[in-house]
Amino acid sequence: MANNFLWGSATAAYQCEGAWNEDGKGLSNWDVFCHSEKNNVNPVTGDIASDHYHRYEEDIKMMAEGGQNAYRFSIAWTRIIPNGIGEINQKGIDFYNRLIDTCLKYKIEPLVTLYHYDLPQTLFEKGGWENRETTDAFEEYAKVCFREFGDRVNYWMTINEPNYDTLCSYAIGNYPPNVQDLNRRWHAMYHLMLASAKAVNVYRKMDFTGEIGLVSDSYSIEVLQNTPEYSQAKENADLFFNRSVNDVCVYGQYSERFIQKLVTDGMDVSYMLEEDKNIFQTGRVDFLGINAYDRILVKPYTGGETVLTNNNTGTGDAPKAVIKDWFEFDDDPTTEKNPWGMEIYPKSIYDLLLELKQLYPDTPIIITENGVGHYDKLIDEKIEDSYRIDYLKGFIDNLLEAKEKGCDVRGYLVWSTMDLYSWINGYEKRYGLVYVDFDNENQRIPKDSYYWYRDFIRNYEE
Ligand code: BGP
Repeated sequence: MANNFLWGSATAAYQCEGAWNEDGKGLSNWDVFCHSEKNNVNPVTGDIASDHYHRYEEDIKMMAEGGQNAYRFSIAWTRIIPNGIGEINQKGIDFYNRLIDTCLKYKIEPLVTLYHYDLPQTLFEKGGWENRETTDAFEEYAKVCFREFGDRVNYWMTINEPNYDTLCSYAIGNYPPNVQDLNRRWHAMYHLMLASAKAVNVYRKMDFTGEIGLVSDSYSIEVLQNTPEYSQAKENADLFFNRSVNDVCVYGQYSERFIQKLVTDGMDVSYMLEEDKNIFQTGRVDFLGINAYDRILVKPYTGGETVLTNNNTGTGDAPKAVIKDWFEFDDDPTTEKNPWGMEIYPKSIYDLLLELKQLYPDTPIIITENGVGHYDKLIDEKIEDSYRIDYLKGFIDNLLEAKEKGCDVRGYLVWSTMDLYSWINGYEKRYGLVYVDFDNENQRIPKDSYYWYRDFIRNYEE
């Protein structure tokens, strides 16, 4: 990896590109879901989103002017292979060539995610990630991307957030296919991990000099009481959220403890095949991308069935989780939260990085997302988002402290480059360094946080 620290920001295809049916793009599960009646919490779509498909040059130029040297974006599988498998769409390839070349023109390092939640609808209809064949389709798709873009992309990420994606899709049930069944959840998640390992193996065979990793939403898991029961809940939550992903892609295997826990729960694990062990072993990552937003506070499980809820409206309660025989979410009423119930707790990134260093000392980390959603207000052509500056500053300070303590962190990317579609939450939950005036031709207006980040990067010395 290069020595220069990566300071930049991140987006994902469905959330910002728009152009949902342009230039031969196929339908993804999110296109179909957002157009369906199931999309009833904030019934908006990503049809236009931030119109990044047409305005990418303006966005990348603003990043460069904002001192950023890295841009993480994802490729829409359906632009490259509209039906998931088979025919390749040259216009899709042309778009990502333009995007990558524009990054290079502005001296921005492209970090490319292959899969960020949007699955070709054709594969979704055949069982999506519960169907093992999807892992083979992903491998083929990855191969096309490596072949077409691998000469210019030094950082690849296979899958975004196997944990959070499947938690929402198969446990909370707010993302398509809107299921609430942990057994199906673990099944789909296993295939995401397998798909990732297959792509890593393909990449290595193709002999590129770049690095390949996976993006894991990881958390500092904490408890408010010091008892054996609380410690057990903490260990369970760590297995559930973090180690179910990170052990697999860093050590190249599932921990016995984790598999044992699934078996004790009566989960069917017959899809874990003997022949996969080698794929996981040789498919270990070069680096771990970490999406770090908050900590998770847990307490011992007391009773009842598994229930998970999320706050997608910005008006209701904080997210809740009771995972039968594992743990329950706890709450610290003294900490600040954003309107969607996310705790503002910057030290969590310090604690997390130290934990990761201890578990995976040889694996470099890139913080692939960190940021905060708010109802930003455009007043006199300005957005005074001091709350976002405070949040980012808090996390960056803690990150740098962890780096001082020897954590091998190579980069930090703000979520998000500009305002974009927030899954189920719609467009009013804004994360961008740049405001997008969705009601006024998607005009771009840098927020105060954009200028703060620019000045911070300017003054940073490694
Ligand atoms: C991460 C996702 C991003 C982004 C972010 C903010 O989990 O990788 O795609 O959306 O979270 O979350 P949300 O939009 O749900 O507030």
